[in-house]
Amino acid sequence: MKPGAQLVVVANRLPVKQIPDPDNAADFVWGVSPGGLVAALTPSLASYDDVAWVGWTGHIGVEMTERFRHDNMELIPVALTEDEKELHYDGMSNGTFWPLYHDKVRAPEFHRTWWDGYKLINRRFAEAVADAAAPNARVWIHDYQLQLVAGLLRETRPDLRVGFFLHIPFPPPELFNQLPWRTEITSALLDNDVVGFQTPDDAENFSRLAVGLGLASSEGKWALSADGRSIEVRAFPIGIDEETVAYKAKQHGVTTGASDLRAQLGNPRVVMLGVDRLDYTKGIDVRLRAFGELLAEGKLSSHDATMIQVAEPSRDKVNAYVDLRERVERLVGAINGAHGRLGFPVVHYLHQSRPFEDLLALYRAADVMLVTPFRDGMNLVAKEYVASRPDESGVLVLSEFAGAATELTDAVIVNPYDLNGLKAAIMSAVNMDPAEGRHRMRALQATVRHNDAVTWARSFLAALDAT
Ligand code: GDG
Repeated sequence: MKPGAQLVVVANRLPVKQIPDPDNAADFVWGVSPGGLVAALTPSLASYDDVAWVGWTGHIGVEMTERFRHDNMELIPVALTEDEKELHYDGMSNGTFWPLYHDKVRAPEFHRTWWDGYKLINRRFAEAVADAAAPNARVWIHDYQLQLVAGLLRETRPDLRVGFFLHIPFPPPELFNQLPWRTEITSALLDNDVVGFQTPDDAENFSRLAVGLGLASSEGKWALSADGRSIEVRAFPIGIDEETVAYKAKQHGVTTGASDLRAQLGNPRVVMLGVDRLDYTKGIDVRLRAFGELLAEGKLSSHDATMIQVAEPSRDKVNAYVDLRERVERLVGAINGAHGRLGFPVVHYLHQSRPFEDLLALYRAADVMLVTPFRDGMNLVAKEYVASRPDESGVLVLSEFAGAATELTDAVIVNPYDLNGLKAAIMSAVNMDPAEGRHRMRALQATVRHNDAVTWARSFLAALDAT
């Protein structure tokens, strides 16, 4: 038997993905996988030895199946066919769980074929984990694509300590209970030793659900009991690698990048910024509408305000994302058509994935950062913006429905469903007294520094060790 790893991390994606080699179309190179999970988890694992990471390569084509080493970790690819990806990832994960867990901002679809595909792929991941883990190892399962893995591992590898962390919100039982497979999902989550969420509200929603379905009983505020076992259920708010972000944001290339950018924009008085995966949960459309109305009402003018929106391509095979893209691009076109000047569009829209250094230059160039999701597990962009403001300037406008709002209480907090409220919040950010802005930014920076990615990973794994 192979010795196996002491810590096995399992997530839908590996931290790196295959991308076509620009010099040789028949070959591939490794790039960083997109999204917040990889951004937070990769730096937080750097100090652990003997880690294996089980995940999909994110690519169908030049499929990699052999395990390999990367950044001091053993990476174990799980292969998916196109059909399997459609059922498990595009279907059940992003067509059912994603909208259901984000307050049904789009209607979730329930299809038995998707559910069968989901079970099949969760079993495949569980088998890869069982094969990779040393006796009594720790296993850390991530996110909504893999909610059944703990249940499967309890059957085959009862020696393992298993924890699950959900990166997205967990809905109230009143919504979750619509899921035809609610009992299977809840029972499998209860097979973990620790179930972690982004906020205390998410943890309470899960506990209320498990007790309500009669699958567990309460053992105090943050613990449940099921089948004679105790399960810790509580919040572990995720953080960023604050030190690295703050350090990189101060480098010469980033600083000059930011001032060049402002000059290219014609040195407007106010630069506003949004950075998101192009996702209907993120409220990109609502912030564009707010900006457009403020221009139309003359409260902002194209001579002194510019908005930049980076919308990283995401899930472009799913219909709701295709619709959102069209809607956002129509809005951008309408606002530029009405308010832009020759050579000076008022909204700069990039439907592209940019290198992280470019994002840092944008964060440094932006006076106002707009983070307006209708619902978000945490939102790391809000934390990255705060960490990349060495002179303590800049104002963060943050939706009350992002997990980050639980911690970042010194931001300008908004309800993204209230368009007038959002417009007022944008104006208060634009006109904020610099002393108040610095005071708020200092408080935000202290919070982001205090609870960084390493602290998050350590506290989760310490909870797992203590079970
Ligand atoms: C999920 C949850 C939770 C964005 N555009 C580019 C780019 N990004 C990076 C950002 C940031 C990450 O992607 C996005 O993280 P978020 O947290 O904002 O959002 P999700 O991807 O939805 O993440 C979320 C998170 O998991 C962690 O638990 O906070 O609630 O939904 O790091 O910088 N990176 C690069 N180019 C881009 O164009 N390089």
